Amino acid sequence: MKFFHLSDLHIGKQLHHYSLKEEQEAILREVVDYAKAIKPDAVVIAGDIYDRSVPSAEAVTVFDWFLTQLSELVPAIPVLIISGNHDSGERLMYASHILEKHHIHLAGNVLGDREERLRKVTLKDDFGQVDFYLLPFMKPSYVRNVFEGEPLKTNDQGDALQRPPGYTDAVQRILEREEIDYQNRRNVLVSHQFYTGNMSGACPMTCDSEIFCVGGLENVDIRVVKDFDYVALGHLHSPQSVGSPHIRYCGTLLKYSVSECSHVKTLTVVTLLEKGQPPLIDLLPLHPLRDVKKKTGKLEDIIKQAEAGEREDFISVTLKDEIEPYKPKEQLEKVFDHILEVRVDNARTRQKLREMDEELAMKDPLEIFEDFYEEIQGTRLKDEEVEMMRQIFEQAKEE
Ligand SMILES: [Mn+2]
Repeated sequence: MKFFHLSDLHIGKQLHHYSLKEEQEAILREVVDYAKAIKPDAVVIAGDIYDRSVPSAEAVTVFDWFLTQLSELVPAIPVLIISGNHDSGERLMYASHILEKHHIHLAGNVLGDREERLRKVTLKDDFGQVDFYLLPFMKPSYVRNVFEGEPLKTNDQGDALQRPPGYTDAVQRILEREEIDYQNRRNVLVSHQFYTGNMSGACPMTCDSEIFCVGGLENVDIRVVKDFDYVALGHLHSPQSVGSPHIRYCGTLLKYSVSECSHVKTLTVVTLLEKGQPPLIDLLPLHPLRDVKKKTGKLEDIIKQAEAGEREDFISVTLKDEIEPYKPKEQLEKVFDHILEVRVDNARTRQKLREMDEELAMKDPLEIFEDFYEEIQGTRLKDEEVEMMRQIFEQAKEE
């Protein structure tokens, strides 16, 4: 059983106001070409199909084209899709019953009631059957109704864990209801969550194009999924396995932020052998239209060293000139067509950053929280909320 593991297509995404339509079409065309050549048994897309929950008409057209291309391949290749945190599960489910007839299996929404189970797709190869469990992106609050009335779980000390259940607890409960035969059958989980390892320090690498909840408590412990033969993950944009080679983020097909400039983006191809054998993971090279690059140095040097082949690339520039040049962007535009940003890093800007830090250090925690709240919510705290926070901070100080 050989399948492509994709995730985080983020169709419709822009990079610093540049549309990535051409890049996305080209890279999806490369995936289709690989599918024609390799003839995988399935294509798995582990969430974040679109960049927004209400994708643009243009974005929908691109994904439509991709699915059509895949569905025209002979023999038919099943496509297994879950929603990610960027997608609207409901919208993604549009025409899902019709698409099902064309081997396109969609799981947009997590369990609506106690009876519902995960979408399961069973495929077959020479070694027998493989069950793919499609777990769309979920927050514990989405599945609260499913577990209503179930006894509270307790931790190691015997204390009842808080309601609503945390992310790990929610994933564990969802999977426990599936009655998965881990002993005899080959099982693949497709999931879009932030998985982390236990104490051994398997802390995944994150980058700037991912969006997390404030507070960062949404992680799911990999222990609840370790018995699957392969876990096809989406959410993190840098390719990596978490704790074990068979629990894996494939990463994005394209670089979606400057912080990813040194990433090597690949197409992940997973081969499942017979039960008990570790899966084989191949990373196939991809050829994006434009690279994302970071240039640091003096303006004069950056311009002088620019290569002809870089003209089309997406370039982030950090100028080190102590005497700031006049209209640097206009000069850079003579050698680069797609400049993402021009930053200045010299004694003056570093001094300014220090002053901002000091200003922050001088504020009291309540003021900082008020600013933070306004930044996130777009409105100031109400008087009674300020009072509530004041009491909380005082309590914390006493403790
Ligand atoms: Mn994503």
